[in-house]
Amino acid sequence: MSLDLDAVARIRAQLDIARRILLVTHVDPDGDAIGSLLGLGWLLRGLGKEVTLHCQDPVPEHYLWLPGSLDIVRNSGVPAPAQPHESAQPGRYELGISLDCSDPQRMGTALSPSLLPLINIDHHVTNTRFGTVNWVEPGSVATAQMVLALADTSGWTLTQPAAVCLLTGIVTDTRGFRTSNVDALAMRSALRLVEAGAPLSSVVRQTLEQRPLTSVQLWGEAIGDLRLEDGILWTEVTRSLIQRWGAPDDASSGLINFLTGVREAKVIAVFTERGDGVIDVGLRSAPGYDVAQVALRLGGGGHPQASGCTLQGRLERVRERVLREVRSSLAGPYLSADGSGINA
Ligand SMILES: [Mn+2]
Repeated sequence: MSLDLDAVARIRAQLDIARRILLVTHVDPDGDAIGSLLGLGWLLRGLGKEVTLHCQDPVPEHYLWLPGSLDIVRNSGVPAPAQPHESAQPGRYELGISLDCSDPQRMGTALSPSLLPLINIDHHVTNTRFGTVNWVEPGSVATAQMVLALADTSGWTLTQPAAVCLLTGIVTDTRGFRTSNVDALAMRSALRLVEAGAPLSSVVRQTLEQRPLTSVQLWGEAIGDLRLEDGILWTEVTRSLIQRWGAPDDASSGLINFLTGVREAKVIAVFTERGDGVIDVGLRSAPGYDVAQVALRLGGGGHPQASGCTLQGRLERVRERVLREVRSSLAGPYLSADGSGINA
């Protein structure tokens, strides 16, 4: 990752003049969302800033042990885009920062970007650059790694609570340093965080290994229904399956990560039926195949090896539409095995 130093300098300039800052991460938060949010929160508090941390959805249970997680609010007090801007409380916040959000919709109803100067810190290649300042590093393994780079290049003190949160972001987005984008910088960043007091084995165990029995029972059924066609491995997590086992909302993300180990699969898709006719589509690919562009075409986003989208409609129709897109992407040019370039 060669740092966009210009963006970093502009972020520092914004931070110098702002005192009350709203930090926002994405809906349906993962470890990098929560880790980068909390980590930057700790760092900015250390600078004497007044910060509010916001996530529209609840913090998943296996991240609740992270320091500061109970202070994350689900209502920022700033009107959502759907509400009239006149009712805003001017001056409540002087600056907004979005973390790990590839487009403004990912922030949920946290704030309308037009209300505040907004710093957009993210590592998704599909980022739409919706901020006043956009710092987007697709070469970075995690937004948490970017937060660490911001702290280190700015000379901020890295405390133990900040280090634990940031390491959680790196560990979860790399699935324990196993994704193909893990490089020397990712390892150096992790080393830096461990030296600052972050307990690596405990982070790995609590975020990647431990899960409720109900999740594994749900997986069992979904795995029983796996289909493999044209190198595409897919299954469905239906509403009734979720209700039968009472599994947590993020059971599907653990399942799809497990399925990335299937040797015969070039692309893995898991369709999860939410309420109100909404289908979450999780996509993963073997190195050399790119699912970020597929997700982007379907209104979502992500990384070449891990992406997703949310679609309205009946499960069968959504599934056929997504599988059609994946099939046509597999028929086209593909990335080289290290993900660095396009092969014909
Ligand atoms: Mn991330």
